[in-house]
Amino acid sequence: MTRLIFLGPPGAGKGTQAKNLSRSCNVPHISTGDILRSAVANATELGKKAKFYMDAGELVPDELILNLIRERLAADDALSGWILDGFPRNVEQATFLDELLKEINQPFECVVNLEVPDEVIISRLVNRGKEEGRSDDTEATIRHRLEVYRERTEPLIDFYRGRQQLVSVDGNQPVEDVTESLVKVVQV
Ligand code: B4P
Repeated sequence: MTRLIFLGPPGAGKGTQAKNLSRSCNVPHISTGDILRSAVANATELGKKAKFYMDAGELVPDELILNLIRERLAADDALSGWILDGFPRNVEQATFLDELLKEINQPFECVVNLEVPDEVIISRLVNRGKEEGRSDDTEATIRHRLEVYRERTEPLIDFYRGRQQLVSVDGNQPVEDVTESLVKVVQV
């Protein structure tokens, strides 16, 4: 049973690695960023509300995210495992997840923290902005996303480390090498 959480700054490669691992472990890759972007593209009520925050590089308010996670983890394909990417993003979301997983009896194995220096992140995301045109991949917004990460998400590293649930992996290597390092530490 694979249940993993990916943590790391924006552009650390959470989505890239979570996708690879989800394929090899045959469990769904649950990315709150992808769910939100699809809601924005389809102009759903959630998408209309989330777009403003995403374009500004802010976290989308918890009340829009928590129900979405509750419903997604209750879906049939998530009962035998999952890889969470981009959630939790703050201590409130992590506490909610603890309570939810207790309620549905789904303990997770570990939290993978991808470490990448800021200058590498900025260059990766500026490139992605040019290639894919993601509206939050402009240099000013990326710098703001990094500030939000330091303030809201980084405290989760100590939160999980204190519970011996954290493993850190050097994300500043070619994609295949990061996957190889990951597979060794999480033993999936
Ligand atoms: P996310 O979609 O989670 O976006 P991310 O942090 O930018 O991406 P990630 O780390 O997954 O990077 P990726 O693999 O794509 O969030 C976007 C927004 O959604 C947030 O700012 C927020 O507004 C909102 N949101 C999402 N979840 C939320 C939540 N729980 N609560 C509130 N708001 C939420 O990689 C980035 C680039 O690097 C790619 O171009 C990739 O090809 C490249 N790359 C990856 N690994 C590489 C490697 N090893 N070497 C070279 N390049 C690499």
